[in-house]
This record gives sequence, structure tokens and C-alpha cells, in this order.
Amino acid sequence: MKQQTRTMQDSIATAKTLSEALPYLQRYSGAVVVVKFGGNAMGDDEAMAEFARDIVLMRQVGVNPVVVHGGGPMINEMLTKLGIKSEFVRGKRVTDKATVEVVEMILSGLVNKRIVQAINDQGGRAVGISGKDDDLMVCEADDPELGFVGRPVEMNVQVLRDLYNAGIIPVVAPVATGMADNETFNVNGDTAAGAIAGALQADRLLLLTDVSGVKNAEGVVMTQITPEEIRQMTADGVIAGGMIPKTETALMALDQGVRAVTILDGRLPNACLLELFTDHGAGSQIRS
Ligand code: X2W
Repeated sequence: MKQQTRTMQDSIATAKTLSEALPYLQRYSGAVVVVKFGGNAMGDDEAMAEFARDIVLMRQVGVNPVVVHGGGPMINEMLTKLGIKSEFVRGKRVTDKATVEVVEMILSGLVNKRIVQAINDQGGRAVGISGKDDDLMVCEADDPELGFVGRPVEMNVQVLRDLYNAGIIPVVAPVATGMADNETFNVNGDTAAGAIAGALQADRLLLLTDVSGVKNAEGVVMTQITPEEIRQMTADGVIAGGMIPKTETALMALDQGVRAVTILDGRLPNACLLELFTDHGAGSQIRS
């Protein structure tokens, strides 16, 4: 009897949650939401399944999710196994010829297919591509010091529209073609997600990482931030290290017409749903 009562209460709470989500479901129906799934936000198979379920649910309620993933830790692991040394300059991996081959294998192969499989296992229809497919993202060298690290200079996002208009969830690995023949570029996952969100004029860009958001000088996560505040906090050194590529991406995406960017902890249960469909939201939302 006790068991039955608890089950009923649980069900009432679930129904209430769904009911409260109605205005959000209405708001995001038909919206394009780009989700950057960082390597540090990817957990074990169970966490991966939960992320995939959130994405499939988004699709089910009429959102057009586009997943752009990272995989830095997985690249590190393989480079270590192969005895290839790697270093980062200003948050980006110095990428020589041998490294870019490993990057493409790990991102377009291992990581991309793991996400595709997880989404399909939840009943979604995911198709994995990289920035090379249909020339989605054409790059030039970002900085001579970084080697084969790409900066997107030409975006051809029609392939993404074609996929989501057909009910498919695109999953994009941040590897790209260069302007010259046979060039392959390693693109920072945040940079790729921002460029894709900007070119799609997405309603939202969610950057899933392993920190709870952007912290102020007192170390408290700010739930709402304006671009001006970001610029000031960066000049003051409050925003530093690995947060810089994320906030830079956010500013660039907003500049290109994305309505809002959220930096949030992807390890939170149902992080995407929490942010899109509840009163509470999650992480730091940056908008003008
Ligand atoms: C990244 C690409 C992967 C990535 C790298 O080589 O690690 C550059 O740094 P996370 O998991 O999102 O950090 N590329 C140029 O961005 O992964």
C-alpha cells in the first residue's frame, strides 16, 4: 500500500512537471537549438544515454536539435597511447600532421559514432557528419603557431537544415576541410558550435561542459550575463583560462544573431531539459 501511494505521488509530480513545461514547449516548438557536447561533459554509458534521451525528447516536442561535439580527453588518451606529445596554446591544441590524423579518427570515428549510436538507441534518428561533409565548414589556419587548427571562414549549413527538416538529428564532429586540396583542420569544438549556431541563426546555443557556469569575482555563478559584462569581466581577468574560448564563442554567436547562449554543466541530470523547459534554467545565460 505504502509503495502504491509513493508511486501515485511520483506520477502526480511527473504530470505536474509536464504541465508546467507547456509554455516552454510552446516557445521552443520549431526552434533550432545547437548543443555543444564537450568531451569533459561526456560521462559513462549511462550519462551518455541520458544526454541522448534529452536530445530525442527535444526532437519529439518539435525542437530541431543540432549536436556539435568535442572529445579533447579522448584525443589525449589516444595520443598518449601512440606516444605523440601534445600541448595547448590559448585553449587550442597545437596540431601537427600526425596529430590531425588522430584528431580526425577520434572525433569523426569513435566519439561521433558513440553519440550517434546513443541517440539511435533512444529511438531518435541521428546522422553523424563532420565539417567536411557537404563542405559544411571550410577553414583556414587559425594561427601559424597552432599548425592545422582551423578557423571557419565559409559555412554551408544547408545540409543541417536538410537533415533536421527530414526529422534527422545531425551530430557534427569539429573537423573541417581547408581552402586548398587535401587539407584537414582540427577545429575547437566551441568554435565550431558557435560558427554553426551563428550560420543557422539558431534560437539557442547550449555549451555543455564540466563547470557550473560563469563565475563572478566572488566565485558565484551568474545566471544572467550581458555581453558588456562578459567583456568587462574578461578585461578584469575574472573570466580566464578555458572559459575564454566559451565566452568568446558566445559573444560571436550573439553577434551573428543567435538569441541566447547558455554555458552549463553537462554532467547535471537532464541538463538540456532543465535549461530549456523549466522555470529554473541552468548555468549562465548570456544575452543582450
Ligand atoms: C580540439 C577539438 C576537440 C574539442 C582538440 O584537439 O582537443 C582544438 O583544440 P572538447 O572536449 O570540447 O574540449 N581542438 C583546436 O574541442 O574537444
